[in-house]
Amino acid sequence: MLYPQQNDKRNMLNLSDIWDFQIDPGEVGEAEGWFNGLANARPMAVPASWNDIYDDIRDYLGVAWYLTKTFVPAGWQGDRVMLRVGSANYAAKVWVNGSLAGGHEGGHLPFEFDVTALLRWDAPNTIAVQVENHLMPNRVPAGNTRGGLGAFMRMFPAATFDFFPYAGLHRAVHLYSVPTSHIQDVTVTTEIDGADGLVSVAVEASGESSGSIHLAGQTASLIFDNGAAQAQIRVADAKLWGPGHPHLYPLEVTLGDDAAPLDRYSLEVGIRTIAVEGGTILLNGQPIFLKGFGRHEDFAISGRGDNTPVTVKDYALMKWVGANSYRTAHYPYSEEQMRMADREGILVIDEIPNVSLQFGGGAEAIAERLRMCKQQMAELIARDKNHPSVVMWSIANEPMPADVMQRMSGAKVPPVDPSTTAFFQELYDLCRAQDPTRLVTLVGIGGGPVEWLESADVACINRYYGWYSQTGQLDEGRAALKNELDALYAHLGKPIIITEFGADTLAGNHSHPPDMWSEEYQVEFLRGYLDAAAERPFMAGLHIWNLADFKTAQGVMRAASMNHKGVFTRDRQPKMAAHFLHERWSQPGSDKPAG
Ligand code: GCB
Repeated sequence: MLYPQQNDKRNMLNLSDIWDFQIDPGEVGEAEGWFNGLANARPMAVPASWNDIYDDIRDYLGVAWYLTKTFVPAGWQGDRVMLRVGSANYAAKVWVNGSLAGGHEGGHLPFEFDVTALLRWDAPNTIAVQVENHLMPNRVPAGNTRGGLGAFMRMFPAATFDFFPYAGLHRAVHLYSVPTSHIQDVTVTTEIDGADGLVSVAVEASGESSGSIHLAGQTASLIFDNGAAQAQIRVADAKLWGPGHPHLYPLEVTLGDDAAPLDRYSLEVGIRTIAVEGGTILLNGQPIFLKGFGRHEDFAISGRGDNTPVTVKDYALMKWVGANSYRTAHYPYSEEQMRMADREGILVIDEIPNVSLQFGGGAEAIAERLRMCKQQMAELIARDKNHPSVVMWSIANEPMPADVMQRMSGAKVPPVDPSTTAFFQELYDLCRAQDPTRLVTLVGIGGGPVEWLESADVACINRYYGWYSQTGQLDEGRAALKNELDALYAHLGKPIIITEFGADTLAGNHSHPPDMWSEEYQVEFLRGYLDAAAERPFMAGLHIWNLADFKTAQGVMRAASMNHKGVFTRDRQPKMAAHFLHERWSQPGSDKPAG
């Protein structure tokens, strides 16, 4: 799925604005034709979550309607016109001028419909989007489940995950035009051959038999067979892409004759490879240690809505502390974030919203969850496959076996049910079939079955020794961490990244000696993990939980409905830990174990 762009052949209209909005708790809107107009509309920002805009709908997660009107420029007549929604959480249906254009399930990935036949050219067009965000056990992510950690960590609203279940149109809605004969998809893969880079480009197009690609001053022809064509360009003495040197080569794909092209699409190509060798991750053939964070798309008032100033600020903060990577915990982030990562040289572990998956409800329910995971994984790969920043797909965060509580307490348990391992194998296989050029991982919970990590290229684990276990005892926590890391590497023999470790910290709360929730405790907690990793050559990365404090559902574990494990506050001011990391990570070669 190509990101929409403006050029001499394509046009776009960003519909970000204040739209009409109305909640529909009785779910009568469709039968009553609300897609034609809302009787009791109030203003709503698009993009934004609706929850923090009006006090009466903070916890409302049912059906709501968004409506706007727009002329479509007369100059677009004769082209195909697409309506593209960047993200509607969780499910959506779209109407244009009273006719249903289509629907989509899954809250964080774009979808689009060809609406050419539904448009008017001589009057404003009414665009209506119905969004629904019920928390349901068979969704990905789920809500209103029983068992798992939720058994002791009751939250309101009843999400099974530790972030607020924000709802709404979270990213921009676009109308865009493409010529009748147009480029439908572009897939770029890169290899390194000595000092040269090899850039392979596969193109899908409708209605034309030839075209070309242009990169680094060279041109290669495309000859289409059944709508598909491929070409390769060798870049001599290529400037490789990576953290600290995020070189991007502009690629232009043209359809038809170069002198008078029918369509054109450009994107930026980073020449890089990613691989694993023993306990090491190799970027462009060289060992790389991932330093960074788990993050969230979260900010006051805009909620999970795309917030460009915060996006740019977060990259500046990550670079200031010396980070080179992050994980899109726990769902795909915006396309704008991926473009920033390419441009700023930040490595991304790209995750689907398969967070806290449980295996209850019987075979049919589990099959339904697997279907949804596969759909979201395929859509994510289709969206992000051309970003050099994306180096790894994450198929799940902290899935939970039925005996998760016994496992966490260290009790001896029987081997995990093999059908659960098979569930993840299907997702590993899907990633490798659709994208053989990147690594695949699963992010495991403390005490979680090692069987689920056996097919991963890199073992990613979340650990809270010194917080949820060894509570208040940093030395005991460190010792337990070291023991587990050594045992895990002895068993798996592959690189390990700790994708979460952190301590809730109230900014301004100090204590000596360090007490939990103080800024000092957070620094000492993080220092222990950094030291343990630095001593271990098989450690391939550390992602601190979290870059910034973020909103969660209400619960006894979460003061002020916030997770306070950020090294920055929610408004992006540094805690002591941010200064500690800035000093430690800004030195070249810092925290990069030898070997
Ligand atoms: C985890 C989860 C993350 C939580 C975090 C915490 O393991 O993956 O979503 O926010 O722990 O702070 O408890």
